Amino acid sequence: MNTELTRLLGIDVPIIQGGMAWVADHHLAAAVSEAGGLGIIGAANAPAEWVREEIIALRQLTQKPFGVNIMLMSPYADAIAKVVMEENVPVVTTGAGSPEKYLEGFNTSNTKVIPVIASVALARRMERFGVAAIIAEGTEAGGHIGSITTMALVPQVVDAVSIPVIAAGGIADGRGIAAAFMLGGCGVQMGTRFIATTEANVHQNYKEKLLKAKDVDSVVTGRTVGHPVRSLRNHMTRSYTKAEKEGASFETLESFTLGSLKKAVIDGDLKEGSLMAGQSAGLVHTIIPCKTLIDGLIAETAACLEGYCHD
Ligand code: TUI
Repeated sequence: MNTELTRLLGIDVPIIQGGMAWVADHHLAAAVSEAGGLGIIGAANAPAEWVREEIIALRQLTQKPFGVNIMLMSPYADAIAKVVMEENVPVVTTGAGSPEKYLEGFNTSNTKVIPVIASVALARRMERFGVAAIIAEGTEAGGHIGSITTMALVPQVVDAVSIPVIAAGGIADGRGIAAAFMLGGCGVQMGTRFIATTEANVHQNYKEKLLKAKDVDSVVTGRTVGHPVRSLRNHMTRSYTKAEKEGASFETLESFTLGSLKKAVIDGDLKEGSLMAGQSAGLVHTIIPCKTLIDGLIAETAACLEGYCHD
């Protein structure tokens, strides 16, 4: 298996856990890192001091490498970047924007920066700014997304840059990981699959809804206001779509998704909650520990690559 990413990050398997808002806490991240992948604490819209406490709590559970995801539209992004530097976090992933203004600081704290991008143009720009690697995330992903599919985006990004490219969006099993390698990726980032793990502090209702979801059960809201977000179809997405058609303001629309993510993850509110998930939801059938998941993913990937080489 490709060792570019495992060598770069000092991890055992080329799997990065997505920095999912409200879901990716120190508990999940430590379990993923202990299992040999790269666990990520998702800062999302949380205050910087919450992020510091999560970093400290994670370090009590594992000595292994881990990362923090900074959601760049957060009002606390500057303060979170400062905490990440002060705590010498080994890896930062970023989403929903460009991390360029923090890159000098992260260099000083020896933090490897891996931005999530959804276009070739931003991938090129990030390479020029000297980031360690990039995550090319297709529109199949959950949460805030771009418009190009993983299948089309990853090889175009691979052709455009010479830094390592990690594939994301629509990947939830070993077949997807093997495919990511075939597209020229050196590893994957997976979000949705990690929601259905025993260590994810996600309400049981949300986990069970994910297990029941089929291929067509995710929808994208917010395209008209330039904030496309993918989640499982429910009362909230129907209300959102209706309001969107009626020309509701950006702020009103945002409150439907972001304000309601906590309702889904913490309260298990399947009606009003925002059940962010990717198109791979239909591939998720079990709630298992991260170690079992990751061991299984690697075995499946190896079997796929073996079959590809010898058939
Ligand atoms: O960031 C994500 N997924 C997310 S963030 C989130 S919470 C949220 N908060 C406020 C508004 C919307 C969502 C839930 N899910 N994935 C990484 C990602 N980044 N996907 C796409 C992008 C992206 C999009 C545009 C990255 C850069 C970008 O660049 C625009 C620019 O500045 O050029």
